[in-house]
Amino acid sequence: MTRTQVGIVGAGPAGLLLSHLLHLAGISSVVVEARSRSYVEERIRAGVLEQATADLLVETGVGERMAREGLLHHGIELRFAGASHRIDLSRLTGGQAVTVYGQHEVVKDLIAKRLADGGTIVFEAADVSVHGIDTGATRIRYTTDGQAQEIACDFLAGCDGFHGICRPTIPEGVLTAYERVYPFAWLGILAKAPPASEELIYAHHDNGFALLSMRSPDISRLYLQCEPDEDLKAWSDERIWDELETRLADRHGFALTRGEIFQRGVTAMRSFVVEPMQYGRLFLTGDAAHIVPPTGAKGMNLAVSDVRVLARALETYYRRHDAGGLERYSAMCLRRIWKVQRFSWWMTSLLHRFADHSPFDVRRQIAELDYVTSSEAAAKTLAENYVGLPMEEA
Ligand code: RFL
Ligand code: PHB
Repeated sequence: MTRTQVGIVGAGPAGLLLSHLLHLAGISSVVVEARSRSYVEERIRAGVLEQATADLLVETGVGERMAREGLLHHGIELRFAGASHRIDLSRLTGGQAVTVYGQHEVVKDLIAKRLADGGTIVFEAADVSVHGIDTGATRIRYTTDGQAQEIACDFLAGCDGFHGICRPTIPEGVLTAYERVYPFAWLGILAKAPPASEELIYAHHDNGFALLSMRSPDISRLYLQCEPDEDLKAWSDERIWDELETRLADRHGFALTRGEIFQRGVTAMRSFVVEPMQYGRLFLTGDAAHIVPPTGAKGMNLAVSDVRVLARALETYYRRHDAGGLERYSAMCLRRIWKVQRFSWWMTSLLHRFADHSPFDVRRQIAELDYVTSSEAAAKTLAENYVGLPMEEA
């Protein structure tokens, strides 16, 4: 049996960053991950880092490659009714910006740093389970190569995503779940093609939402609103490009740069929160506790802000034997989470086509987009949420 102070389930951005921040505070941890290292390092997901997320990575010594390879964005475009409107994020937020840098790159940087600092990450752990969350004999059990393993710890961090095992371990009746499932999804692609715009374009179109994003000066990341059960086989490369071009068109003949599509997938859209985010010695973070639809680019950023609060609370506990921060963890995180839920829901509602929308609803959406892009106050509201609301301070 191994002993550590904090047992962490899941090596996504939440679990890895928590382990890193705890290490900097002199607190030991072990990360137990179901998948292989290459799987988590190649899993394509989010790509936009809020100002405070990027700052935290730099301040804690894992932001060097991001600072070099990430793309700093000072604005985004909203495109509707055939015209483009820029939201000047930096001017509206006193100089803040977002960084476009793939989540899997953040994961690679964190894994490299943990291993260089002598950290333990167990990959390909099977049959992971957590025990003793309300008794004090807190354990993670799993098997590797058919051998049973056990880690004893003071606290457990459930950083194992929406489909993980930690949340279901909490006894029935403790958690309340709040959920909204959207009747559409996103078909996302990565293509070897220089992005046709320097800034992200969020497009409202009669055929549905489209988003132009990027990963580098040579790689485009694009999304199309589609059905939740969309059959990818029905989408040839040409059909995907044609549809993206239709939805992203403007009056000035905007054209996409086409290229080889080397990755594609369908992402479901859901809003989900459980309250509280803690039971006994188990603390839930990131997607294990909440999901946002990706329209606001918030999922990974929210995981980072949870972990920051939890790392500080654990540090206070070990330094000063003060459990106050741990007791406040859930309430502190939830205040920010609900504001981010609201923003993600609002961006989603503003930009997507809903099957039950009447022509009235579509005109209302266009009027709101017009308002957001012509009123300084409304643009500022969008901008301050997009670059990221302040992190909660303990
Ligand atoms: P993660 O990244 O899901 O990491 C959880 C980790 O736990 C592991 N795991 C287990 N390990 C041990 N035992 C078990 N029983 C385990 N069960 C699971 C998993 O293998 C994984 O390594 O959660 P975390 O760290 O909270 O990070 C959250 C972010 O990943 C997430 O919020 C965003 O990526 C959301 N998201 C997107 N957000 C955006 O802003 N833009 C996007 O384009 C975008 N695309 C996405 C996404 C989420 C997706 N998921 C979860 C379905 C695309 C997808 C497919
Ligand atoms: C991405 O680049 O993957 C991305 C960007 C903005 C979003 C969602 C995803 O709102």
